[in-house]
Amino acid sequence: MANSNGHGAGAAMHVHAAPTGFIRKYIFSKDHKVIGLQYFFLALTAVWVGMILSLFMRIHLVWPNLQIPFFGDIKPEGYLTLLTMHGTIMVFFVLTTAPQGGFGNYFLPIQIGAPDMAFPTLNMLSFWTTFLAFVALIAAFFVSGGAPLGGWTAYAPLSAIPLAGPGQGTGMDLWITSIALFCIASLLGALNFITTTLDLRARGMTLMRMPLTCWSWFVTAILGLLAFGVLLAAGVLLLLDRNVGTSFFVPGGLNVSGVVIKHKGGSPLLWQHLFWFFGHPEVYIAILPGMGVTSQVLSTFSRKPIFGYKAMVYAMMGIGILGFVVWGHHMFMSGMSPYSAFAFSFMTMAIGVPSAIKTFNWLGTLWKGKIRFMTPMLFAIGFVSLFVSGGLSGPFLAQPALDIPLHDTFFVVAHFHLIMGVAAIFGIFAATYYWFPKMFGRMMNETLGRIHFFLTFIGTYAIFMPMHYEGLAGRPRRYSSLDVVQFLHPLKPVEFFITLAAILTIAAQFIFLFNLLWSMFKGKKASDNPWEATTLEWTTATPPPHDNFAGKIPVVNNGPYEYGVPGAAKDYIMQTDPAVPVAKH
Ligand code: HEM
Ligand SMILES: [Cu+2]
Repeated sequence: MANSNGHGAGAAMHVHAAPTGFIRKYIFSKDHKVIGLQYFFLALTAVWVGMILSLFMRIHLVWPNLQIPFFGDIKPEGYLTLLTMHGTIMVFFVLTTAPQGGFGNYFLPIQIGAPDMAFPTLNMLSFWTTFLAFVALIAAFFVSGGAPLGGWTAYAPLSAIPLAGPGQGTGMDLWITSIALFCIASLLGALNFITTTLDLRARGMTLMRMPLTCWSWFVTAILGLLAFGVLLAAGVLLLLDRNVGTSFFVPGGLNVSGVVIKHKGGSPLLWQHLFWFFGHPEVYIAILPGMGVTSQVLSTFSRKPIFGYKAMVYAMMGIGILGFVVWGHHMFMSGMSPYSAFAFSFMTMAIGVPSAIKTFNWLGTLWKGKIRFMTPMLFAIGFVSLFVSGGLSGPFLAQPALDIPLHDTFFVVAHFHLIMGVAAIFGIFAATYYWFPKMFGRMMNETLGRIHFFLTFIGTYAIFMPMHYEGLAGRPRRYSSLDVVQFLHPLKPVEFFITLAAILTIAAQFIFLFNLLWSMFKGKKASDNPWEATTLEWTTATPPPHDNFAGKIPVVNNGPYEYGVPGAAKDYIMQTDPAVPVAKH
């Protein structure tokens, strides 16, 4: 078949004929585009669940006596349940699912000129395993004892002992099962992405001519392959501790609610190491595809080549590699040796270098561009803004001396929501507005898109910026109420402001949902290349045919971002256009 020089191609790969029955076409489809949409809609469902749970938390913090639908009167352990499920759903089923499973699946093969993923059946299996994982997680709400309350980090020994809390029985087993299934699905997905990128590129699509989106999905897949395996192993060990009596994570002699636990000899710290060895790369798994999309969109809508293409590729690799040696910055409080803490701190600060390279290159791309402020561009600029705002607090938290007072306060909640949560969500929004015409053959409404952007952008800052201040004032994380803590009472107006901002921001998401669903059926018909972009997905029909290119595998002659090439007839040169001399930039 094809080789890794980008010559040869997927042309030889006759994967499968277009199915005709409804079930094979839309449910158990092997077409990467259908699977991409399935992941997208799964993430869309998940984000609404996750968001409503966060709304309940915010409401409870300000109006503690209000009856919440389905949850009723929220007790402290109920609040912990909400935040555990909120965090888990958001991290796994939104931020890992939409950018990679959704957009990556849909656009990686098309952008590299392949008719499908390398292993279409495996791809289908990945989606349905992810779906099952989601069902298992949601089922935790409905079992006796309710959903787990150990946080999205499920620290042992709390998570290892069914007696330890109301949701720590069946609910916790379901949580672990869900995460284990998710890991399996992600590992299969990662294999597919890596193989596809290496083997199925069209003729002329050398690695250094790939759009930065493809690079980001590729690097993300490698991170996934290395990280999810570790979490899967940890999850299996935790299940054994809970159900078979092993003692990987449970120390001897623990007394839980008056009962002495029989386990002996395990180490709760082992769980922290395994979890964060996965957990830190996971934040890059969430954000890297957003970086890819942002690069793609900034270049397209500035009508300029991306500034420093190769530096962008190497920066992603640098972030990926460094991402595996910094997990200890989540464990400064664990009593680690100050020498280890110093090493983790130093490595963490080092990630600032490739991150800054990316940021400056994005700004360099915008510099003197003929900027078109369409909705995808607004969200891409919003991504850069949030990435910087959230990133700035990183070097603070990377210092043990500062992290020790700040950890487990709202300063951390502010930091990770801005950089991991909302920046990644902005990447997903940018991708949605950018690729919607290709996926659904219609345009989204631009006015609604802009209103959605401005409300969400302002709302996000209004929610998460004041949390830094609260954290510095000592407001702890995972508290269901400030009432019992006298010195935090002055923060009540801030809490009220944040909840108000959350309500308005969440309300603004209805504009997005309406625009999305309405435009699918009623939007203006899209042309094949509405943004005048250069990459391969814009050379094919809208929406693309079953094998992506209707039997004509493209041949690539140019780099991915040839905008504004001096002397060229129009301001963009598509990757399939006749070769132009590489522009000096
Ligand atoms: C509408 C926007 C959002 C709001 C209002 C919101 C609100 C909250 C609140 C109130 C908490 C509990 C904090 C505490 O008491 O300790 C929380 C925790 C958390 N949120 Fe969000 N959130 C939002 C979006 C997101 C997104 C997009 C992500 C994706 C990464 C996310 C991930 C998390 C995680 C991982 C936790 C920690 C859970 C834990 O402590 O185990 N959130 N959020
Ligand atoms: Cu980290």
